[in-house]
Amino acid sequence: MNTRSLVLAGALAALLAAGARAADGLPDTSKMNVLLIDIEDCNAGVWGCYGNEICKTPNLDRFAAGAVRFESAYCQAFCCNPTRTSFLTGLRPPSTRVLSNGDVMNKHLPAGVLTLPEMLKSQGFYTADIGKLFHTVDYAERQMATFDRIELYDKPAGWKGPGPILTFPPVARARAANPPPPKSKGKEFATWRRKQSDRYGDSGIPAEQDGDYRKAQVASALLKEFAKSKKQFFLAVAQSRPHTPLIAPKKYIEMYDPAKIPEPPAPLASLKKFPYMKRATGGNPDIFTQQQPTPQQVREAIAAYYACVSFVDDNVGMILDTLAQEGLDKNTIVIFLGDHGFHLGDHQFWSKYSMLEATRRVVFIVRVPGAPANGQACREFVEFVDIVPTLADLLKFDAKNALEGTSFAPLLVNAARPWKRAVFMTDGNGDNVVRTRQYSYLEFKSGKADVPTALYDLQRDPWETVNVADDPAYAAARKELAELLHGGWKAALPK
Ligand SMILES: [Ca+2]
Repeated sequence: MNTRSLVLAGALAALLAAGARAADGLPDTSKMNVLLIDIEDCNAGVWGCYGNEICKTPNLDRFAAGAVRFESAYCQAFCCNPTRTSFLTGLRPPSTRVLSNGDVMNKHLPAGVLTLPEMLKSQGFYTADIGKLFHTVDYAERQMATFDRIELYDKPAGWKGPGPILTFPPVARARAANPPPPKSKGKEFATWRRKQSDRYGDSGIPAEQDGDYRKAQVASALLKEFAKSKKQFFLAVAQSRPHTPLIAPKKYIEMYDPAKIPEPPAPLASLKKFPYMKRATGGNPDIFTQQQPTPQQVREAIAAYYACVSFVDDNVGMILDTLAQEGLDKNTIVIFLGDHGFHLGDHQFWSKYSMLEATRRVVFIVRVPGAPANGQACREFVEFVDIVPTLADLLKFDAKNALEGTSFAPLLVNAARPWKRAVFMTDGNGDNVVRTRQYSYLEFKSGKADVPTALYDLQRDPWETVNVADDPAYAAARKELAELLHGGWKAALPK
């Protein structure tokens, strides 16, 4: 083929590709950048744009107004490492074999499985990470080594990237409330860690000295650099909040009056044949680790959680403002997500690690420049395992992994289009849940639950308090849901 033929063939291919995209209703997204903002342990219901009337989140609300806000988005696992590994590979936890926070990713992932930054790096993207993306560096050394730039996070062994784009003076610890860790790693360390996790309220340091604020500052600096270099980039930026300890700069704590915080729903007395009764009545792994809180502590902790969320909201606002100021918002896909949910005292839980709605439902907002559905709330089911297939679809790359999710690009064109019938989550030890519009159905095989099966009628009982699994009136529903659960995710795909 001569040069002219090559050019013609290229032009024809480009026309065909453009035609395919035009038919899909999306502009050509194949050359866009990706900004992934990932936050920790976030109850989806705390954002203004998700209906919370107390917590102030103007920046994310504004972003959501020009993006697709997924109202029914679900994660595939209930804690950091398995959910992150799942959404970074496009595989479900039984396939990643990363089932708990202790499973070392590099040892568990089947041979040949790539993570999102590795996939994008092989496509020529400039890859950068600020703060946590993989659960820890140790768990994902190979995956971390693919970054061109790592900021405010431990580097993997042998990583030879550039030094920090910004340098910060050291932060003075507010010593009385925040003692340094003991040198020994034994019981003393465990006690220190528990006390750290139990803290809530004023962090004792101003926003400017806080790690989450600094991550946003570094993101802004990198975005300015990307605007000049014009390289196609993938940038992941983390916020450690609202993970415990629920501490925030004083000005955010002062935004909320604990006296005005309503009591959490699903009190203990309302629970019938509940699978997690022991967990509800005992301590929690994340906060109130030693005993259940008093009613006053409940209100104070929720107020502190809101303060953390408002702090995150301001930091995210800083990043999104820089993106717009640099003109990068026109060609950057922005994904905002919380890695899994969190119970704020409902069911007397103060943690993740359940398969209930507060843990499995996640905040998830996606802005693809030019997408017709921007500005809409999508009520159709999407799963985090869909993120990699969607990006592969939008950016036109072969993810190579045998993906176990589905591109939701059609929902970015028409958010009301009928989509998945159900969503799935697993703890990987044989405990599974399927959620449909009307029901959630949970099966426990690991022996951690007080009752092995639970069925909730979400239309009558949205907070999952009354287990109707053994109610004869629900026998047909139970059979149908069990079949759906055992049939697996492929049985629930859009038609
Ligand atoms: Ca987390």
